[in-house]
Amino acid sequence: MGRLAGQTVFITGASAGIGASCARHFAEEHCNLVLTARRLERLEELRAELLAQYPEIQVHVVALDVTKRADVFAVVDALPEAFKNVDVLVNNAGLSLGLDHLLDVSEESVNIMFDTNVKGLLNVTQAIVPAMKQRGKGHIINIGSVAGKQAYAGGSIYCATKHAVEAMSQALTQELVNTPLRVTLVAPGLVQTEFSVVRFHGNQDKADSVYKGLDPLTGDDIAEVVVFAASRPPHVQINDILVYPTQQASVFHIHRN
Ligand code: NDP
Ligand code: 8X3
Repeated sequence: MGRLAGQTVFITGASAGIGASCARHFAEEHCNLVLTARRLERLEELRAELLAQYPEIQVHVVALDVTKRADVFAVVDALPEAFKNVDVLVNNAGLSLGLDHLLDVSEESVNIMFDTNVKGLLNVTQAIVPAMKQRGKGHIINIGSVAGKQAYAGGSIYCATKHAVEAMSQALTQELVNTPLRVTLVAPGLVQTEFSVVRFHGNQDKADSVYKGLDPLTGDDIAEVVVFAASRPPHVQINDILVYPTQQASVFHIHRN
């Protein structure tokens, strides 16, 4: 058994993509899981899949919209006894809407992206981390993006939210330096998930074109990195990881076959 066995991992946005992959990889490490997202039926399917494969773990699923602050606190408050002590928090829920230029982006899209990627992450962190501090044990893993390191035309708001995730991760690392808690930012480049389908409002062809001619990252690639960071010894804090597909070198440099 590895270092993570028996630990409790709380994942936001576990119904798809990177979050669902993280659930599978932490389950493989014999962790107990709290899986959250808005689509409960997806979480229930994932729970059934994981319990069939890893009958020794416990999985709690709960519908949660991270933008609803009161719901976030209520869900954390109501965690069943076996899941109350969260050891690892994976702040993964997030999205991008459209590629509109700054002058054209709708107020609604701005609000959804900031409410989810920035305030949602803050809500969950504020609901879970105080108890970690009290227990003197915990690891916060934030999923940022290459878009949090460089901005690109059409991505102003999404990039702003991911720059904010970077800022919050850096500040939190400093604020927790006198505790045993650890903070990790994992910033992926292009990962083929439902991300682009959501960005292009369900247009699958447009979404597929984002990954045309290259071998993109998968949710599993990122989950492996997340589990690696979480499974280091307690005195090791992997703080900031940028993960590209081999054919990517920045938001602007993508080599397509
Ligand atoms: P997916 O669209 O596949 O998954 C996004 C997840 O976020 C879903 O489970 C969705 O669940 C959840 N989510 C969205 N809004 C909310 C909300 N308000 N409350 C709770 N959950 C929510 O995309 P990815 O897996 O790719 O994205 C995961 C993270 O990775 C995001 O933060 C994204 O910004 C980041 N990222 C993605 C990259 C990529 O290229 N794919 C690259 C870099 C970073 P549901 O709809 O059921 O609520
Ligand atoms: C998602 C990667 O390049 O589409 O965070 O912004 S990108």
